[in-house]
Amino acid sequence: MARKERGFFELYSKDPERADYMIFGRIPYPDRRGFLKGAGLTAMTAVLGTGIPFHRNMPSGLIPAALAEGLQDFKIEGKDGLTVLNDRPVNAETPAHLLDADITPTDRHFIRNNGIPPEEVDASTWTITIDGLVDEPLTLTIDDLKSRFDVVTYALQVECGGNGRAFFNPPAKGNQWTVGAIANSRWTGVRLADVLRAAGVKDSVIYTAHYGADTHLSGDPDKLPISRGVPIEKAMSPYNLIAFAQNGGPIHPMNGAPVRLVIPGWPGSCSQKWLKRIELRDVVHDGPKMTGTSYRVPEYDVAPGTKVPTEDFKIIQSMPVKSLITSPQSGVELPADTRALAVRGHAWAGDNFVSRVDVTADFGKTWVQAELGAPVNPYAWQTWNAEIPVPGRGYYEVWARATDSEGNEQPFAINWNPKGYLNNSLHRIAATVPA
Ligand SMILES: Nc1nc2c(c(=O)[nH]1)N[C@H]1C(S)=C(S)[C@@H](COP(=O)(O)O)O[C@H]1N2
Ligand SMILES: [Mo]
Repeated sequence: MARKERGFFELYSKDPERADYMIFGRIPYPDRRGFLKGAGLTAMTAVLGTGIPFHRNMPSGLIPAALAEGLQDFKIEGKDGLTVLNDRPVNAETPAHLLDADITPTDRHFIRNNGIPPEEVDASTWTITIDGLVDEPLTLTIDDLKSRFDVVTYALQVECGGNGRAFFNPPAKGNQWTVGAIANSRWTGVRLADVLRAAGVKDSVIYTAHYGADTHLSGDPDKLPISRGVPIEKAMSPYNLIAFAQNGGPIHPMNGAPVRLVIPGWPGSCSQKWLKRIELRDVVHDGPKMTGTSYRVPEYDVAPGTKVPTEDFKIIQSMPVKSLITSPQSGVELPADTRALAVRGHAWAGDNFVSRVDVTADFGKTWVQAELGAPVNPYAWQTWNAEIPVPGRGYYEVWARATDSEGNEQPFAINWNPKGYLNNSLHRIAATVPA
């Protein structure tokens, strides 16, 4: 199992025969005398989310009905309604209509794992270390964080740099996120800047380096799944948290319990989960997923399908302005007497604010300016709503377009790039008024 690169979800959905072979081993039909055991059994119980009491009788080579019927039933404890894209590592996004609440409940916060999360997590003994180019390295428990620093709570938007990748053509490799790798939970913790200041940031520091407790998919203990960082100026923003609570409760195990970074407005990958260590460096951090083409885009616009030399890629910083229509759910059938579409959603803009949101139901001919709320704090998403008059029965598409405080608008077309990052093109939903 340790060397398996793909999850069951991907394997079974694409090629069940091969999955069967890879997981159970080939025992020529009809002489299947082996039984499910060892790594196969462990993996299977993980996928099913429960033990298999009669596993001793279960022929190897049998595709369990739960898998044969598709992995829609793949359950992640404490999550509700998420679409699972992969189970190894676990990646799951939230359908737009389940992101309607102003604050994203923990059970609807998406999951983006690059490796295998730590299993035995004890919040009472967990420590984080601040070291590298500091005056005095610090090792702190969660209680130390609470007693030594201001504890604050903010609603903060976290969006995966690859959100929207599924719409790229030619397609980009990686998790095929549609629109739901975004969340706006309330995070409680201490300011990253306060903790760094307590350790003493040396003048030579230009970058942070973040380390978590998750392990590499290969099982190799010397490899890290991901270790990213941010320029020290961004790190010192008062809205970055070392968080130990999510929506007033414990952080979900898949969202980084017991302690994680939340660096809002920048690719989610900067927000290290299961945080163990922050190192301060005098070079741009070069950990896994910092270099090459990871979380990087070409320095110039390229036509779809262009091959771009690696040295022309730059690190993604602030995420672009974007909006989501969270009500109604796409595909809705409205009452026959409907003469206006009531729509609402959220909008966010990386380090910027959203200054307006416009919606259209006639494919962009006329736009209605939405009522747009202020964020509850900087880096929270902003909620908007609008009513769009419509003539009567028929099929409508609603499009939403946000504009940020610097005048940047969401584009119609995708800004294509080789790895499928930063797709902030308009969100569209379908609505029908029947006869
Ligand atoms: N330790 C660790 N931190 C991590 C990751 C990871 O794989 N391991 N994934 C990153 C990425 S790519 C994203 S988008 C966010 C997602 O946070 P979430 O899973 O809580 O939604 O976590 C980031 N932090
Ligand atoms: Mo991500």
